[in-house]
Amino acid sequence: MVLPILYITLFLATFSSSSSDNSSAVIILRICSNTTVVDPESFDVNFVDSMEIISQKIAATGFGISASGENISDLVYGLGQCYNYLSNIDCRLCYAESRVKLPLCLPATVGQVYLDGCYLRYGNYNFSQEVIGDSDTFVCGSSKNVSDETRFSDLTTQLVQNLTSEAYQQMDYYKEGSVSVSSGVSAYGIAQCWRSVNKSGCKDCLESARKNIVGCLPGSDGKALNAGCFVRYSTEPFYMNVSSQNGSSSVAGNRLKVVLGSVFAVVAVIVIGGAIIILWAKRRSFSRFNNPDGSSEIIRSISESQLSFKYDVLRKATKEFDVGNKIGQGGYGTVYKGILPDGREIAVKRLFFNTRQWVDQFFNEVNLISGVQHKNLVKLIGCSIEGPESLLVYEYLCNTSLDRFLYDPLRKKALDWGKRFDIIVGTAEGLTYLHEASEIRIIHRDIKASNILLDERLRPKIADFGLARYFAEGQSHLSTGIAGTLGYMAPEYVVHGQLTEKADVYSYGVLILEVLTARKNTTSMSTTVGHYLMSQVWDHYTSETLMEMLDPALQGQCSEEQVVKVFTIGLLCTQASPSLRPPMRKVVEMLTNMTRDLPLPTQPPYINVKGVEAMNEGCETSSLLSSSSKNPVSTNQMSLSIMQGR
Ligand SMILES: *[C@@H]1O[C@H](CO)[C@@H](O)[C@H](O)[C@H]1NC(C)=O
Ligand SMILES: *[C@@H]1O[C@H](CO)[C@@H](O)[C@H](O)[C@H]1NC(C)=O
Ligand SMILES: *[C@@H]1O[C@H](CO)[C@@H](O)[C@H](O)[C@H]1NC(C)=O
Ligand SMILES: *[C@@H]1O[C@H](CO)[C@@H](O)[C@H](O)[C@H]1NC(C)=O
Ligand SMILES: *[C@@H]1O[C@H](CO)[C@@H](O)[C@H](O)[C@H]1NC(C)=O
Ligand SMILES: *[C@@H]1O[C@H](CO)[C@@H](O)[C@H](O)[C@H]1NC(C)=O
Ligand SMILES: *[C@@H]1O[C@H](CO)[C@@H](O)[C@H](O)[C@H]1NC(C)=O
Ligand SMILES: *[C@@H]1O[C@H](CO)[C@@H](O)[C@H](O)[C@H]1NC(C)=O
Ligand SMILES: *[C@@H]1O[C@H](CO)[C@@H](O)[C@H](O)[C@H]1NC(C)=O
Ligand SMILES: *[C@@H]1O[C@H](CO)[C@@H](O)[C@H](O)[C@H]1NC(C)=O
Ligand SMILES: CC(=O)N[C@H]1CO[C@H](CO)[C@@H](O)[C@@H]1O
Ligand SMILES: CC(=O)N[C@H]1CO[C@H](CO)[C@@H](O)[C@@H]1O
Repeated sequence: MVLPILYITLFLATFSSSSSDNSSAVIILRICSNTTVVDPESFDVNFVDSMEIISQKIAATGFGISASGENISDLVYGLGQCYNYLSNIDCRLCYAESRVKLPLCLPATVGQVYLDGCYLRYGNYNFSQEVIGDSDTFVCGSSKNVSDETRFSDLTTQLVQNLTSEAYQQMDYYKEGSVSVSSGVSAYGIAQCWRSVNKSGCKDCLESARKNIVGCLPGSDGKALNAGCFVRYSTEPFYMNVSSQNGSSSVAGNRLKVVLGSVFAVVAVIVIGGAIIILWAKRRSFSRFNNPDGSSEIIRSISESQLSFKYDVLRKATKEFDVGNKIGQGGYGTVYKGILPDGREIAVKRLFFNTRQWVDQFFNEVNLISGVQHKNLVKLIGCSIEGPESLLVYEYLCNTSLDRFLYDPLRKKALDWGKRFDIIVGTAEGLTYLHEASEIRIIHRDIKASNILLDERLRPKIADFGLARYFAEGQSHLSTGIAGTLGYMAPEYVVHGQLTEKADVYSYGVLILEVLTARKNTTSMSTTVGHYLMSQVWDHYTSETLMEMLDPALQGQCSEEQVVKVFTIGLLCTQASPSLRPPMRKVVEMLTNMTRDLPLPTQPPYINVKGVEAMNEGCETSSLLSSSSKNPVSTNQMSLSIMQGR
């Protein structure tokens, strides 16, 4: 378990160093109970489900509660609340952060995280009405001197009194306000109850919170962390977002840095060692433009770069983003086919997120990614950032993506055994390059059939790499709950947010199994961690009948030995313990060197992360997860006995 801890530490360290201003996504406190659950395996599965439900609700309304599980012993309740002042995007960002931090409490029966902009909790009982808890506490900020302490304390006490006595009467249990103390010094405050509590509960909670934080005075910041509410005052206007601060740049500037900080932190999670240094170096080269009024200068300097395209040129190339030219819908935006004046065909991605505020960061990112080139990676040609929206320009590939072939009974015929094998090998080579050879080490995070594009000779090229480093939404699939993608996600990533190259190896393994079987069996929400296809393959592996799983269209095109070998590699890649999965470099060797002996997979795909820990410590009794509680076959016992049999 050293590796994951290392990553988390890296994450935290980078976070605090990169965001000197405190952002809404900064963690204030994590509180875990000291009792642990009886059945950690199914509890974890339900935890993931519960968080998925909250993810969707919170993206829609800023608040969500959930309950998941069938047996009393493994029921997981969840509650997430963004404070009202967050914009929708900031709310998702904050949730994504909290979602990564919360599982560190597992297997405790209750876990809570308070962030500067949101709150997330899980527990083994229905706590949605709870307002006062044993772990209620408060955090006082810096003791920075305020010039007129008495006046500051008096007015802030009044402000907090006013806010807490008004918030519970509001629609969303939220109230914000400020008071001017002296020239240049103001006190700002908010009071917020979770939407699930009742009015009298909210009132009690705020009252208790008020009593706590006035104890922070005359300190310049106080936060009350209660089971049912959050109250804060500060000399910083922390609740004001960018749009409400159009003119005066200092807050807007801070806010921008805050956003950059949080995005940057996320970027940092997936970049290791040297990459961070490169990134900082590159960033520094733009830092002279970091003054609030320098944006036009940034844009000018970028416009002169070779990577830069004029917005109008791209608009014309795509016939004003004509629907007829739409060729896809990626995780980060809609893709259009375009033809440049010189006749070159391109693919233009219109990004969902308006990144204009983040122009210099974004450009650095594009600059870095454009340097990552390999025959099995889609080439990034450039971008446009000076127009009304941000666009990325990629090479155009005429044969769309792998999924459109694999799951189409007619087009599938074009993919004979040779082609499929080449796709499997090519994808492995592209991934090896991303993981090991490129200037910046990149974890793709979203390897799946629709992200494997095919060129005119049906050779594979991996799309959408690198962007996850930058984009808020790519920050964490944990936060976005893309159902189709969940089936590809490594268990340690789904449950604990632990992200290493081995998460890509896992997704790649799932991809191999899909290419060989041409069966798609993505999971529904309620079976997040389950994956029917994979447990089927595992069952056939154990009974040595893998040929039955092969796509009938391939029958007779290849030897059984070859087929079993590739299946086995797929299973090796999807072993539950990240440490058992081979690195991509080894996968390429296994695939290309037919005389080499293969190691045998020892673990079935689904095992609980707790189980993984136990396994790593050499514990024989760790229980394995069957693919879902509804799975008819008890993969559980079967695989256990097999493991012990070997
Ligand atoms: C949990 O920890 C607290 C403080 O460390 C202690 O007072 C309490 O008794 C503990 N509860 C249990 C159930 O162990
Ligand atoms: C509930 O728990 C019992 C015993 O712990 C188990 O036999 C049963 O399969 C569980 N039901 C579900 C739906 O998980
Ligand atoms: C700013 O905050 C208000 C709520 O206080 C919200 O309605 C608005 O959408 C936010 N705007 C942006 C751009 O974040
Ligand atoms: C939790 O309790 C609240 C109020 O007591 C109730 O409205 C809600 O339905 C409960 N949730 C579940 C999942 O039982
Ligand atoms: C409101 O919630 C509190 C605390 O959870 C509870 O004690 C009280 O009975 C509830 N009041 C009403 C009117 O439901
Ligand atoms: C900002 O966050 C750091 C830790 O993340 C904390 O030590 C500091 O007190 C915070 N400052 C303010 C003004 O909240
Ligand atoms: C705060 O102010 C007091 C007197 O006004 C002064 O003695 C003290 O050094 C100041 N502390 C800080 C941290 O500036
Ligand atoms: C608190 O509310 C009272 C009554 O509405 C008002 O007179 C006073 O100015 C408010 N104080 C602050 C600090 O907001
Ligand atoms: C902010 O924008 C509003 C309307 O958009 C405008 O009336 C106001 O003057 C602006 N404030 C500043 C400080 O520019
Ligand atoms: C294939 O693997 C065998 C055994 O590991 C090794 O001896 C041989 O050199 C490899 N061949 C190639 C071309 O790498
Ligand atoms: C199978 C398939 O659709 N192949 C196409 C790939 O793209 C080339 C060039 O556009 C076409 O000629 C092929 O028919
Ligand atoms: C989760 C899911 O969709 N499972 C389906 C996978 O495919 C088999 C048939 O191939 C169905 O029976 C499962 O319901």
